[in-house]
Amino acid sequence: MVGKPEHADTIAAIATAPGQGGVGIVKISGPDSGSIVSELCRLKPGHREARYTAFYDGQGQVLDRGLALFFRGPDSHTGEDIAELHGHGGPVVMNLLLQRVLSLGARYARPGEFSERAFLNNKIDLLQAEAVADLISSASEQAALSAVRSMEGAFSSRLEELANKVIELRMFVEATLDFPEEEIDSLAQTELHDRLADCRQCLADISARAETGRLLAEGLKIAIIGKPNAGKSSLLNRLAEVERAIVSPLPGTTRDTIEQQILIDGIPVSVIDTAGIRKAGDHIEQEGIRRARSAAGSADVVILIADATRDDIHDLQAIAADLGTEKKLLYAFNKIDLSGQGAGRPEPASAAREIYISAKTGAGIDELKREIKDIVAGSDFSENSFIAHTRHINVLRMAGELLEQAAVQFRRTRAVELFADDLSRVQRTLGEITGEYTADDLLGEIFSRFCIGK
Ligand SMILES: Nc1nc2c(ncn2[C@@H]2O[C@H](COP(=O)(O)OP(=O)(O)O)[C@@H](O)[C@H]2O)c(=O)[nH]1
Ligand SMILES: [Mg+2]
Repeated sequence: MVGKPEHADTIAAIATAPGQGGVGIVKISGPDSGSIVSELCRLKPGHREARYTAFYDGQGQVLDRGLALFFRGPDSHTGEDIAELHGHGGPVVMNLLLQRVLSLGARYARPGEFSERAFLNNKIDLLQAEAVADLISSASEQAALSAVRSMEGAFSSRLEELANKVIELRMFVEATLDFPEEEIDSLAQTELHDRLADCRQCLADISARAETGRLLAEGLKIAIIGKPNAGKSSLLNRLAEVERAIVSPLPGTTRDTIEQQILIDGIPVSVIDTAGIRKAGDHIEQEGIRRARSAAGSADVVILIADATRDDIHDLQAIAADLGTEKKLLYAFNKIDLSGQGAGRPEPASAAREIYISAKTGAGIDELKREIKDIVAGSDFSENSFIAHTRHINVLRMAGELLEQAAVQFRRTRAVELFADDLSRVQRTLGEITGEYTADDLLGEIFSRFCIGK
C-alpha cells in the first residue's frame, strides 16, 4: 500500500460541472492553498472561515467576486490545507480563475486526486472513496441511497465487524487449542465450531448485500433469445416503453443485437434484443445469430421467448440446450392475447420459470419484471444494501474460499499455527476491499475512474 505523500504539492481543479450555473467552484488542496488565497484575494482566511471577496488577477484587476473558504489540515476533507473559491458558474470565468490559481503555484489535479489524498491521509477508506464516485454516477434513487450508505461507512463497518470476528477466532485458536498432546475438549470444540459459523454467517450476509449493491452500481444484463417472430423485439420495446427495435411480421427482421438501458425498480438493466435463432438465412443473419449466442453468454439473465400459439416448452428447452448456457433462464410465452392463456405464472406453478405474457397488450409484463428481480438475487433492493462492484464481490468470494479451506485443513491436520496463518490471510484479503492492503496500481486505476475535481 502506498504511504502518505511526503512532499505533496498543491493541486487545483474546477469542482463543479462544466457549463453555465449560478455558482462555480475551484478547489485547491495542498500546502500552498493558504498563500494562493492570500495572493488571489488579498486577505488571509482563517480555519473554517468563509470570506466574501474579490478574486484579483496578476495586474490587480478583479476577475470575479465570490466566497473564499479555507480549511487548515489535517482538519479538512483531504487532510491537507484546502481552499474553495466560489465564483460565478460560467466556463470562461471559471477557467480564468483556475488559470490564475495555477499561475500562483498549484498544479492541475488528476481525476480523483482529491479523494486519493483523503484516502492516503486516512480521512476515508477506499470503499468510502469509491462510494463517492458511485453517488455521483448513480442511475437511480436506490443506487444513490446505497452509495450514501457506503459513503457513510455502512459497508466498511460490516467488514470491520467481520475482520474482528476472524481475529477473535484466531486468538481463540491460538490461546485454547495449542496443546497438541492433549485431546481438545469438547467445549473448545463447540466454541470453535460456533465462532466459525458466526464468521461464515457474517460473510454471507455481507456478500448478499454487496451483490445487490453491485447490481445497483453496475446494472444487470438481460438477453432476449428465441425463434424468429416470437416477439423478441416487441418485448424489448414493451420493457423499454419506447419503440426501440423494429417489429415486423417478417421473420429475420432483427439482424444485429440492439441494446437498451431501462430501470426495473431502480435497478439499471441493459436489455439486449437479438436475431431469431434459426438455421436458414443469409450470412448477415447467421452473423446476427452468432451475436445472439454471444449476448446470451455474457448476460446475467436469458429470457427465452416463444410464440404461445405455436411453440411449447420443448421448443424453448431445445434452444436452451443448443445455447448450452448456464445462465439463469426465464421461459416466456408470448402472444397470449391470441392463444387465450392466462397472464403471469402458470397454475400450478412448474419447476422451470415459466411466464405468460403479451408484448402487444402488456399483460404479464409486471410479473415478468418481478421474476427478473427475483431471479438475480432474491434480494432486498429497498434497504440495507451498500453500493459495491465486481472487485468487492471477488474479494469477498476469495475470503470465503480461504476461510473454508482453512477450516477443512485444520479439521484434518489440527495444525494450530497453520490455521492461525490462514486466518490472518483471510483478514488481509478483506483488507483489500477497504484499501488497507491494496496494490498501488489497483489504487491508481480506481481513482482514475473518478471525475476531475473529486
Ligand atoms: N398478437 C400479438 N402479436 C405480437 C405480440 N408480440 C409480437 N407480436 C407480433 O409478432 C410479429 C413479430 O414480432 P417481433 O417483435 O418482430 O418478433 P421477433 O422476430 O422475435 O423480434 C409482429 O408482427 C408483432 O406485431 C403479442 O404479444 N401479441
Ligand atoms: Mg426482432
